[in-house]
Amino acid sequence: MEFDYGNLADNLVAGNIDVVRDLTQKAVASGMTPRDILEKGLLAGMDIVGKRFKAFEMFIPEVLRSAKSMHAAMEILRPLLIASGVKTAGTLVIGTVQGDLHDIGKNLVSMMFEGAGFSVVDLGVDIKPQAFVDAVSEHQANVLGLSAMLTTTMPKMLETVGAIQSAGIRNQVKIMVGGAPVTSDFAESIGADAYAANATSAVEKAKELLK
Ligand code: B1M
Repeated sequence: MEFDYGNLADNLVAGNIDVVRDLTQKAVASGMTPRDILEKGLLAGMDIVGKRFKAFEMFIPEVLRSAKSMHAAMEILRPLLIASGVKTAGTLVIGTVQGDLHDIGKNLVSMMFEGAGFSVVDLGVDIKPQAFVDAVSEHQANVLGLSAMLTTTMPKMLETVGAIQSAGIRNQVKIMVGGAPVTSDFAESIGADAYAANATSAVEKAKELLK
């Protein structure tokens, strides 16, 4: 039986939090894979939200309802995505940089790393450079993931790379950056080890870096 992913996406766009939660539960109960539910339903919906927000067809309160719907669905999918992991591949410290409150993409990246067997320390949003330094040291992380969704907060990635260098721990951690305005050229320009366009490629690149 094929699940109606379009209906899930539409309800996410409409911000129908309870419906999105119910549909996600139904999709899981019907045997749909967590990855398909995520990609064909939820991410497809968020893509529409992004385009409409950009075109001024949706506004912040509506976008927030869609984001809350996404979070409600993620509560269900998270343990399932994590359960598909097989072994401990390393330790990731991740967060959204200072001044930036976007966390949907960062949360997805966290989940994918957990699903791939990494131990993940998610610091949350609006994280100062020094807090990243402290967490990498405390948890002996071998990967640091920085997320930024605003052009105005991208410079905090550079500051964070600098803080890691100043703390003398640059050679013990691979630094990866991502987020809608971030590019591989930008990653290179700030001295990061890699840029990832999405959660799946982030995991693949981290594994490459740790080989
Ligand atoms: Co904001 N917002 N927002 N927003 N918002 C954007 C980013 C924007 C592009 C919308 C637009 O104008 N078209 C624009 C930024 C423009 C720019 O700087 N270039 C924008 C703006 C301007 C703002 C405010 C300033 C609006 C205002 O107040 N006037 C404000 C800023 C607040 C702040 O942070 N200080 C703001 C607020 C908000 C909400 C709170 C309403 C909400 C956030 C809710 C939340 O996150 N809890 C919100 C949302 C939802 C968006 C859009 C619509 C969607 C973002 C999203 O969640 N996408 C977004 C438009 C868009 O992106 N098209 C927009 C889905 C998510 C799965 O994708 O985050 O790209 P993404 O993550 C991907 C990859 O980028 C990558 O993997 C993820 C999964 O595949 N990735 C990484 C991300 N981080 C990574 C880290 C890695 C690796 C890969 O490290 C290893």
